Amino acid sequence: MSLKEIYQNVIDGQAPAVEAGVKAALAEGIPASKILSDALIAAMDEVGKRFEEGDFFVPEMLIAARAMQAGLKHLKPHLAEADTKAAGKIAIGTVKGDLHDIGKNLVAMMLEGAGFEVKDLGVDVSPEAFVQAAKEGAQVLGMSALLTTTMSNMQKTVEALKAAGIREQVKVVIGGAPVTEDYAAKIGADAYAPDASSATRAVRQLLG
Ligand code: B1M
Repeated sequence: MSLKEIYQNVIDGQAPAVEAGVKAALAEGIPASKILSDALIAAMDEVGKRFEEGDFFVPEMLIAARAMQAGLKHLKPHLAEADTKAAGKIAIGTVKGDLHDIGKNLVAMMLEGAGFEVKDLGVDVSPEAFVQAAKEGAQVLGMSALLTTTMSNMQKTVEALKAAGIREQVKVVIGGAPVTEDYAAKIGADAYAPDASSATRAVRQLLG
């Protein structure tokens, strides 16, 4: 199955066909990173565009997301980075009020692949839950937000870390479509990463 067909099957929400296509593409020797960017992520961009234009509604977005996740699980072992393993504990989650988890899952997957111990806090994660994860030993907190309306919960989490007196004990990395480098600087995060591989690089740098 071609990347174009996988792309179309994600848009159409055909999870079994996406799984079959991803497996076939891997067997043909197409790099996992190419399947991810040219078929899966490209399809989700198109889904988002159609939603904005009023051609797709939430149910279509949801079944497309499920189809993407179905393909993603087969890419997971191949996305693991081959270079030296790094040590460190990361807790990652999608911020309070936000249920988008595909990007967060991808970042978690890449971090695990790079040898970090990753605790996935899930979606709709409150500032208090991030604080708790830091108290339990996470050296880095990763926050994801996909909605302009939920980004402010990143700032609230940084403030909650300060209020708990543990801001200096933990590094904060943020990302997600509406998030920018400027926003990260504004709220006092330690790093911003535009995608999953740069998130891994940022965490490596932060942990020295
Ligand atoms: Co929603 N949604 N959604 N959605 N959704 C967007 C985000 C939207 C841009 C669509 C649009 O209008 N074009 C829009 C947000 C507009 C805005 O705020 N500016 C939107 C909206 C409006 C909504 C609802 C409000 C719709 C409604 O109910 N009326 C609702 C909100 C629900 C909620 O969260 N409370 C909603 C719901 C949903 C679904 C549940 C149906 C589903 C999510 C399913 C799921 O995640 N399990 C969904 C989907 C699928 C999307 C789109 C189509 C795709 C998102 C995605 O998975 N992209 C999205 C449009 C789009 O983004 N093109 C859209 C693929 C993923 C790999 O990319 O998540 O960006 P991304 O992650 C990237 C980077 O951003 C980065 O790395 C990742 C990999 O490269 N990254 C990090 C992400 N997190 C990081 C963390 C890091 C570092 C990097 O460090 C820790």
